[in-house]
Amino acid sequence: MKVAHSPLHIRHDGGKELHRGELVPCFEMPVRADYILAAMRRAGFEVLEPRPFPLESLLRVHDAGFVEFLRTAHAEWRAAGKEGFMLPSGFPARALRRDHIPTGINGRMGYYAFDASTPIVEGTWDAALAAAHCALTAAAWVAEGEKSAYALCRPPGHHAARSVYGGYCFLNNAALAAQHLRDQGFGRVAVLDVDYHHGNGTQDIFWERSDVLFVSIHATPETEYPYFLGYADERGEGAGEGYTRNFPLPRGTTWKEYGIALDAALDAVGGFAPDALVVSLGVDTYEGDPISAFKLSTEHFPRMGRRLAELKVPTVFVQEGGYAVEEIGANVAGVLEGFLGR
Ligand code: SP5
Ligand code: ZN
Repeated sequence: MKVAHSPLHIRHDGGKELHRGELVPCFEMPVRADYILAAMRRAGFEVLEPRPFPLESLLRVHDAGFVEFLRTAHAEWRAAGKEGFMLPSGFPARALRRDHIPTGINGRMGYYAFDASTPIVEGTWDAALAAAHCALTAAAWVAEGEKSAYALCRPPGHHAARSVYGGYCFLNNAALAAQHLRDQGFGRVAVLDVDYHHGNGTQDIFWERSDVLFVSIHATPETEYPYFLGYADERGEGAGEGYTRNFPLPRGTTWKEYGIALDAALDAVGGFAPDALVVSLGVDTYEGDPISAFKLSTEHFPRMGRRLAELKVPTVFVQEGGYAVEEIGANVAGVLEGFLGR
């Protein structure tokens, strides 16, 4: 399997996140990609740098003002005399205006963000853009005839909506891959999100569309991040009604219950008869994950991969979460090797 990876990911580093009332180093750290990369090389996969894409490719799924904010945010922050990483401290929640974008950098940051755990550093844009190019490149390979490909994206993407960032995500890599497949002639594209957290951004982007199915298995937002989306009664709207499906599961879920939800999710994907599949591949469902509470062990990831292969659809894997860094490589490689039937 071909792997798209950019060394530019390392430029997204040095930020802190608000965690239990304290600023702590981000769980989403560069070494994650190093461990995955080493596992990809051990598996004998061919690792290639992403192709360049025009900035307009991003606007197929993101708002232009949002992209411009991400591109220029840290430079503006420094121009305002500030230094270090950026975190927002105020958001347009209920009772506040959402129809006006403040001109000041703090207000604008709060307008475009939805949490205080997603720092922007000087190199964030370079890394996020490179990750988006990895996803687009993997999608291009599949569009050109590869049966599967893997985008080793860092930072991840599935929490990033059309015009909102958060959850360590800035640009929605999986949505970009799905849209690229649509634009290359794949009529129906399914996104299956197996990250521990609900892919609120991907759901938002495809909410009113029937050409892209969004199916997600994740920890219940009743107790787990991102709290305000990912419930079972969310099914899409307008033309998209019925084309969003959520399978929330409680903390403590083991492979036994997970497997049942996976079967139901795969039924939903199979029933859609997609021409291509994008898998938002988070391995924070692993029992050793420091911020998550499912109980999958390393041996379960190849089983997940084997079941995904049963769909027999060209598949783009896009890296999302997974914070047990020493095991992340084995867990990701497990899914991909299981998929290949090794
Ligand atoms: C891509 C992805 O996996 N993003 C996840 C972002 C989660 N950010 C905040 C998590 C808050 C978790 N609190 C956990 C307490 C753990 N002991
Ligand atoms: Zn996650």
